Amino acid sequence: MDKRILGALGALAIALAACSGTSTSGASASPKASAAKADVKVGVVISLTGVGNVYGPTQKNGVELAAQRINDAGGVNGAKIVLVIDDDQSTTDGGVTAFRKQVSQDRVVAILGPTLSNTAVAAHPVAQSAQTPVIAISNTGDGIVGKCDYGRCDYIFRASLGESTAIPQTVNIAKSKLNVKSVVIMYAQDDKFSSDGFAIFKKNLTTAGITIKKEIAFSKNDVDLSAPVTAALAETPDAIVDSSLAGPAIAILKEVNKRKPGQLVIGGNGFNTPAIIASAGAAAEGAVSGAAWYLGNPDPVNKDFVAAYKAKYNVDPDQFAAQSYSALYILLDALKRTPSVTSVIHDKLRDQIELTTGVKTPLGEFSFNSSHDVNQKVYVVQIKNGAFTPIN
Ligand code: 1QQ
Repeated sequence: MDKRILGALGALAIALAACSGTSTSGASASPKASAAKADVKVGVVISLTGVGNVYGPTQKNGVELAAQRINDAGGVNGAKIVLVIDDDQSTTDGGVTAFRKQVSQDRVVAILGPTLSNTAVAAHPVAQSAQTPVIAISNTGDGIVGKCDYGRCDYIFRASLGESTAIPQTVNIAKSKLNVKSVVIMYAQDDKFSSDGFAIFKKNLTTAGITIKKEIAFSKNDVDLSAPVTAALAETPDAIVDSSLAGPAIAILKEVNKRKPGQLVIGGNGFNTPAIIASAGAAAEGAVSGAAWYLGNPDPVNKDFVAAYKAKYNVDPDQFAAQSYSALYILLDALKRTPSVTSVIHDKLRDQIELTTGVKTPLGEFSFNSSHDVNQKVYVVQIKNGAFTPIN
């Protein structure tokens, strides 16, 4: 089909009347005129395989639940949301390939993803060049929004809590509540999230006057972490800080527990998956991390989300599901406000995403700051009796 016709169809898909104040509890859009409007294609690029595969499947569940509820409530002013979901395979090449496909072939209105920061810094420039808005649903490393190493990134937004915001609060609680005076920092040196987290921990621990006894680097692909853990414990730190994805984190928690049960381990966003609890079991007890969300938050919007997720999937959601679910509602709110245009629609949509305010989500009332980053509360959580429990 002719490119201009495709463009016009894309525009038609969001030929929308002004409307705001979307609530994630559904029943917010008018279901009228649902028959004639073209579908609104939304891209989702996530890690369903590879080292990020503990995060991608729940992101898929979260966004699919949101799409179902949104469409049941009338879609985007009557147009149905259709998700185009691709696996980034947890690699930069996989992310770039999926982003290229979605902007040029699928011609999605926006992309949620990819899962890992490591992939995001390679894939986001593809969307930026194609002027296709992105909402980063789980990229918590540095330089994802605002000032980006690859240049201009004004089409990129982040609905996930960055480590540079979360870690200072984690360190503060470690010092004030957990009485941590010394640490050993372990980190995966070949993963952006992990190495950024290492640098942020180092800076904040130093500022807090906490002694860093040793720094130990390893690879994100390492499965046997017994030697680095032995070296860390030999320093007898009050806490081991581990900046890594879930795979190494699980191995480290198990090794630490084998050698020194009760040793405090502090992590970052990589810890915020129930896969840690399921795989490390008792060895995960007591682990601390900074999180964007927790299951038991009694906020009604969160309770509604948790109940709907449980009803659909027969399991509790996690932070990654909450973030992907929230991002689709944030996008919906902007889509509803995007005026009708006859050519490429993405610049208008970008402007409306920028104006996001007060969208009710399981992450709280949502808005972006001037750097396109999330404005939200940090929960410092500790695993107690197999559940992430806020301690701040
Ligand atoms: C990142 C992350 C991962 C730990 C989870 C998806 O936050 O790569 O930025």
